[in-house]
Amino acid sequence: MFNREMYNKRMEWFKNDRFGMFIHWGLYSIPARGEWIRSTERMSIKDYEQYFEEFNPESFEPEVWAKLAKEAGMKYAVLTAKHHDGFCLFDTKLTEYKSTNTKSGRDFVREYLEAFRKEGIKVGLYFSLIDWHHPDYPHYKDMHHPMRDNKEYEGKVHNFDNYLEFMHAQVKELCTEYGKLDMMWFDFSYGDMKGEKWQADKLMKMVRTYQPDIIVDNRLEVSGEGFGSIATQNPTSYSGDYVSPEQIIPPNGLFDEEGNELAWEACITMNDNWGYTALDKNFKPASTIIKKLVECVSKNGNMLLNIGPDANGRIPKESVQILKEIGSWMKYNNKSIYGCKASSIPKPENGRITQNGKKIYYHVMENSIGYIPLYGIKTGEVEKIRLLYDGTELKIVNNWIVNNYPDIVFVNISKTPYLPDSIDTVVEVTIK
Ligand code: JFZ
Repeated sequence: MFNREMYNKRMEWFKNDRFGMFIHWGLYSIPARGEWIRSTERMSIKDYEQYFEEFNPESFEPEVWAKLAKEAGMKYAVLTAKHHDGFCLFDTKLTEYKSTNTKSGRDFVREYLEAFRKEGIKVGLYFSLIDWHHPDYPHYKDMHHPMRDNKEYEGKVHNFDNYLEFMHAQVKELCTEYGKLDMMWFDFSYGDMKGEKWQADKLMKMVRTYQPDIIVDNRLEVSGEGFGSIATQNPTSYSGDYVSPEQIIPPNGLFDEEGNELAWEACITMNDNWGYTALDKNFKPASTIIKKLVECVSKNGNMLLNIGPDANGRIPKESVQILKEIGSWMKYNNKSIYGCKASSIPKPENGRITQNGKKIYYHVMENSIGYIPLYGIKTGEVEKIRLLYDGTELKIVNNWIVNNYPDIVFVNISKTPYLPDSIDTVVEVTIK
């Protein structure tokens, strides 16, 4: 049964931390055409085998990843322990298809967990419910399987119970042999492959037995599409804890059936792919990502921003640059992100608003002619106003220029036509 009290308790850090790092990394990082390569190119296990033989990421230094995540202001991370291709980055006893059997011989999940925990970053694992390597996972006519239209597999019988036993046992390994996990990111349900088809009730009971505080996404029921029963008044035992919109920020935030706030996390790529894709240079500017992170928080959501390290274990240089730029904004402005949520004041036309109790953060993204209007507050409510990045005191402007607009608080943050921070200058208003 769903326990609202325990739910609220375990969700505290998630609603506070707001910003995480998604890491897609595996054998598919070698061909570098995305993590769906086996499916999109109808590649057999045999054709894919060369990457297993080759995999030897000598530059894998999770400490470097963790330091970068921390520098960017990210508070939690999620690594693909296993993606749809079925290759495991951990030393599972249930298949030979694992990193410890490659040339590298390493348990990357264990090393990742250690490195990120050491930096004080909460740790999560992505685990694919779909497995294109297991013989008992449906092949022919499945919606996504690489062999879905290969006649050789027509009529083949797959013992799905056998698959479920395997899959549950792998999740158990992760939940029992790797210490405390803060998050499990199951991915994903489709067609009739959802909910009890995964024996999700049993799976979640097991997960919560070993990891009572773990936060789980909603994809035992849905994919990026659909909200699942977490958006209803009667969530199932496997509803998961939050909605996982993919490559989109919900335009109006998300609410459950009764209009209560719903926890969500938008997972977003920096370019157009999750797994390392050599030719994809369509990286979003850091300024865009900063503004979109603010948008998430202003709508009660989190952002899980992806990196796709190359097969050697290196983060693409474009991503490193973006993370550093985000970090230099976060370093001065993170109080307007962590612990913040939507404000009851509607989005102003010059930016967005986040709020943490009596602190209202005005994210000014578009300059004014002259003074900056801080919409939605009255002069009498204001205790103090500061520029967030350096604490500069801002006085409420009171002169003939603004006097026609007595319902709006104005401040002066620049004597030039430019904002002090051209991406997002944050004004912190403390109300009484
Ligand atoms: C899933 C994965 O398939 C993808 O590789 C990546 O890990 C992302 C974060 O999650 O993305 C989806 C989910 C659902 C669909 C397609 C991609 N879908 O419903 O077709």
